[in-house]
Amino acid sequence: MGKNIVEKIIDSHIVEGTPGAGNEIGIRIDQTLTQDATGTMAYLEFEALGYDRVQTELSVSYVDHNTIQEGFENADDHAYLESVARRYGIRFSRPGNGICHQVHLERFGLPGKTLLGSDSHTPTGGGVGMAAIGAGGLDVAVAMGGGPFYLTYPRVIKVELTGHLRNWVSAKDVILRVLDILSTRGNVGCAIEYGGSGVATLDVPERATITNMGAELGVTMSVFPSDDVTREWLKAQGREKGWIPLAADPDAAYDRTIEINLSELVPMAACPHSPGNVAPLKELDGMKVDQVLIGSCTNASFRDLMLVAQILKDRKVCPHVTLGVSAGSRQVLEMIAHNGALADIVGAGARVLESVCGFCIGNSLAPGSDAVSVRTNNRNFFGRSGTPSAQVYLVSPEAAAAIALAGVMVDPMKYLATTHFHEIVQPARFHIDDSMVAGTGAPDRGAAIVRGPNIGEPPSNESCPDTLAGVAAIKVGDKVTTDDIMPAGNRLKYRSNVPRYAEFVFERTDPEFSARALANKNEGRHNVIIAGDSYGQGSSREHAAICPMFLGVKMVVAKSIERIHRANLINFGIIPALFVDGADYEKIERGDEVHVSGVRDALAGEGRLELRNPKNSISVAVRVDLSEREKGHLLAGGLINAMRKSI
Ligand code: MIC
Ligand code: SF4
Repeated sequence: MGKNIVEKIIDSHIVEGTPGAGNEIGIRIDQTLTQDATGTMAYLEFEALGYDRVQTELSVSYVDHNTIQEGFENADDHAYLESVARRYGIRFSRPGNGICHQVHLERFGLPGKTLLGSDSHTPTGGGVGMAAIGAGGLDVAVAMGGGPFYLTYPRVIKVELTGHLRNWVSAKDVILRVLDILSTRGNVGCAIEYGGSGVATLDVPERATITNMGAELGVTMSVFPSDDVTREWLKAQGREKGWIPLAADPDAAYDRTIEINLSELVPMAACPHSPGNVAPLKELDGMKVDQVLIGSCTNASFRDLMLVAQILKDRKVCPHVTLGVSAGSRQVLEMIAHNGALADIVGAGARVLESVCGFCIGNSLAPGSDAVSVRTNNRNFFGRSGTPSAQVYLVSPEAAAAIALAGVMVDPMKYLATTHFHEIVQPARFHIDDSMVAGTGAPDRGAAIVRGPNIGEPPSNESCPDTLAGVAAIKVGDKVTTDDIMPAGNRLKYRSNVPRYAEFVFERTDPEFSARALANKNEGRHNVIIAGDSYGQGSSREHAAICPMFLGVKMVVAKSIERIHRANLINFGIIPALFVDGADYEKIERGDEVHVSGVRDALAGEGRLELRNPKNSISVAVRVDLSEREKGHLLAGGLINAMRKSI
């Protein structure tokens, strides 16, 4: 039988295990990317593992998240990252060069290659036909050192696109429709492959908007074919040499097929507080809007901002609206500056922001109390904007521009119906200037590594205890995100300092959690987290495992756990247990004692454990499904311990 695209790329990179949905496999990683917020820890781990250079074809370290530089911490991190990059042969994309995923797509992504990134939106690279996967920093560190990346061989869902998008309907509306169908949970272990006649109507940045938000579905990766459109894009980026064709075989099989007729789509929005909470924009018509922010790794390409400029030209933003615009990369910014589109955006009254994550990670432009904020990024989790009472809606750039003019929610198809539409044509040649990317990829073994006082130690852990004498230190509900566990925003600058950052674990849900957990730990009691479905959605931040580990958390017991977070828990020696019977979630309350014996034998064997509460004699059965490799890591107290033993 023929192969689909996902199988073609994965099978050509397998170094351990055998193809087949559900099998654990190890694949060779061709390229890696890190960003500064996850990168400092990834490189501390890379150093702790004792590698002397990167072994990949290409590894790039980006600085795009922590660029506020309020205090010395961010600048210290940047200096550390730059020096580590020089020493080990990593390319270094300087602050201001753009958001990692946008820059990587423009300058480095290649069809048929594997890319592993310490950021959950790494699958953006699927827009150019890569198998691009998000992971925790430690997994990326191992891949940089030449080790395989382990994953579950995915079940592949095909999204068959037909027709073509109408004016004012956008790639964002395609992925919002997919989210509407598949929702944000239940997709762990799947990959999405786009196909059908509609594919050829979408250019690479549009495809990348769609693959970017595959992260919100919880799938491992999303991939488009590599076709003439891909070739033209690479050519315009001066990189045609790296093009290869990539298509599914005619008899390729899929786990499931979903059909979307692009011609039937309408402008949509993801409503508070989940990217899967989708509604047609016309249903929100007339709702007053306070803030509109256009940017992020999802929707800030040249095409997107040219369209925004076209809509704003010779018009004014509604006076009660703050409009912020941020180009996804310096390439985009320079091009719209040269061709005058930036002047149209500024002339309309927009605030122009740096080409970084900025508002998307909640470290700037927090909305006012109860404000309605309309954004083009990918996540609208509760509180992520920096303002818990704000209502955040996610839309396309064309809808955002129309809403900024109207001051209320509008459907751009109706609002802009009479606006003359010039189709945005991809330039034959983008503005190419890689001078903001330092290094050649060769290591400089004599380079000194710069460690300011914000650079802490890599995390360490003891091996897994045989008996847990614990307490349910917190009980949370469904769809708890890594933003809920480890807030970003103004706490981001502590990423390189685990004890300090650990003070903010579950800050928004339970501000006393950190102190309480630490006190338990100091009294010799183990902490257990009780959770509902889809625990650990969202970001790849491994701090959502490292900081709980620091506070003495030994086990998470949930109804289900998301892929990247589950891997991070194992990497840092926290047992990812699942209720055998989901109804048992009701049997454990915060503060209950949780005793578990025979932990080591159970983990080495079938993974069946009994949680007992000696006070009320309630017992709850849980299971820990582990591969042999994962068993070794968990018993050693995490991947760093396990690798140190084997090196
Ligand atoms: C995000 O969008 O949530 C982030 C910030 O990019 C994270 C990474 C991080 O927490 O540093 C992600 O998506 O993985
Ligand atoms: Fe940055 Fe936002 Fe993209 Fe995360 S989702 S990489 S914070 S722009």
